[in-house]
Amino acid sequence: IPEAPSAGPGPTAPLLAPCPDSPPGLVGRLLIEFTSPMPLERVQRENPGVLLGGRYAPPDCTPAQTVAVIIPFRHREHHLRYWLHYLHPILRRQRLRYGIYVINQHGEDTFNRAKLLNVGFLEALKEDASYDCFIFSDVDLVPMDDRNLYRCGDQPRHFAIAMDKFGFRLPYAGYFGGVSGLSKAQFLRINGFPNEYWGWGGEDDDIFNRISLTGMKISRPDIRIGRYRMIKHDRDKHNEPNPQRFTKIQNTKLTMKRDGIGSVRYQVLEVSRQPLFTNITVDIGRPP
Ligand code: UDH
Repeated sequence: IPEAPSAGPGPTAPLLAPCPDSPPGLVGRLLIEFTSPMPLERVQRENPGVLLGGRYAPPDCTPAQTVAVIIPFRHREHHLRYWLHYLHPILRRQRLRYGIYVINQHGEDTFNRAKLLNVGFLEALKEDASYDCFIFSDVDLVPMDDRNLYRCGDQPRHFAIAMDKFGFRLPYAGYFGGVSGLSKAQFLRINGFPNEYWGWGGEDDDIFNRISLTGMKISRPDIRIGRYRMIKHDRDKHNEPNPQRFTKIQNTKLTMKRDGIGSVRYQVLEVSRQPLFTNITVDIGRPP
């Protein structure tokens, strides 16, 4: 690896060498636990290099991609604190240029994970048009190995393939839930995610269908590396299993053209740049 030129004075970064394909500072398997309390002040103190809104860029090299991490969210502040505590150092070691976007569903109507992710895609791009890779992560999933690189490739990527709650196995071959990543081009090619899955379940299978129907294939890390811990929790209010999900996923081929990133309607209520993430509170409506 050629030595990076020194940063030098001036507000804009001068030409830095490309970041290496395999980041040198990774540590591999990580100890992840959710027992000790995690005050936000501590997370902030331990991540001084993270800029307002949860933005970061490596000081010593130029990454190939700019990554927006999108988190669907409502009433999970204690999970978010653990997530930020573990993920910022991991993403930094992975030498990513990234931003963290928490898409917070306003009100108490039925939760809609996939629609929030669509909102995250559009709002992140409004803030920075250079985002070309989108990682969609549940707030309660923390990778147990920093070699699970949060970046995009030539096929959509599924990261959370070995979760503790599923015995560190893929629950079924077409599983695409938890944490996934698509380049901007891949996301647009499938017309984004469905907006019509209200409540728990099915939306990840619909996304899997969209990917298959457009001729793409899921890429996954090694099973030993794609391990995750999930923060244990009870079922949330207003996110009951959606009884329509079984019939809906039979119809992706018919619905994906009209329902997706091209048809998402919502109203942003607030954008707030916090020290470790950008919070976007949004009204996404309610089920018909
Ligand atoms: N989410 C929220 N708030 C909610 C609902 C969902 O933030 O009220 C987000 C959050 O990022 C979460 C993701 O959506 O990680 C997925 O929702 P989930 O965690 O409810 O889904 P999961 O399949 O759990 O992980 C289902 C309920 C499990 C109940 C188990 C009881 N033992």
